[in-house]
Amino acid sequence: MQQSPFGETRTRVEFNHALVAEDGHVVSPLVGWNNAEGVVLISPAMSHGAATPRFVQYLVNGSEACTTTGADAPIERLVYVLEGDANLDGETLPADSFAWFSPGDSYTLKLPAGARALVFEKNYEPLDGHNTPERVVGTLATAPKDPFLGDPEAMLATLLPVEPSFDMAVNVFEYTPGTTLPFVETHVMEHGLYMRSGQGVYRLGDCWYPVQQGDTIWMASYCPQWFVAMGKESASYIYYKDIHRPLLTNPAS
Ligand code: UGY
Ligand code: MN
Repeated sequence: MQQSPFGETRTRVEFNHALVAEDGHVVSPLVGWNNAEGVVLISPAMSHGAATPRFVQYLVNGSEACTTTGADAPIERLVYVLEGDANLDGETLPADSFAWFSPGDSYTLKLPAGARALVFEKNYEPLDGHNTPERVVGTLATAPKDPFLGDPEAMLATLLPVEPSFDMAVNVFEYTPGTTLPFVETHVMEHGLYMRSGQGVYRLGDCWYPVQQGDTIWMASYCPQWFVAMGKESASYIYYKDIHRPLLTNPAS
């Protein structure tokens, strides 16, 4: 990767949002994985005062012996294959497929050399009257997709069932160039976002950031947010949000 000769980067870590550009990635071993190296993009350690992420987002770079047999309860985990083929209990998980694992689920997931995955984890919060969901395996291509607030230039795919038993959502947004989030959103849910393709400008709080493929964004609860896709190709990002939980026992719902 081209490095800045003057120590410049687009990376910013603010009290209620962060932009982590690829040029700042530092690879480290990953807890919960064997023989794995990756980059922890968002974690509670990111807190700079008031707001603290309530989830973890990281990249895993595959290698010959890279495996995981699951995360300890109460951690739920969604693994999205960005590149190459992963293997889950003997079945291929190709690029742009994913698996969501309920807390304590055990399995063998291999991520060979050349494959890369994005992972979201949080502590699952049970909900009275609802069973903890079973494992979900799927693909972006077959996920439900709808125009966002009626705009067919902003298509939103929902990877997980939208049901109260799930306390997280992971969605994939795709915008044609020139398309925007229709208004500046300000909401209780927090987001972890990874740019899959394209470029644009993200408004986070009172700052406007140029963003491109490979960038990560953390948006704390109530961080005002807006996006415009720019350039010649569609811009797409995958993002996490916390949903469906009581407001007074959990700060997000
Ligand atoms: O689901 C969302 O809140 C989404 N519209 N936010 C975003 O893309 N920043
Ligand atoms: Mn939002």
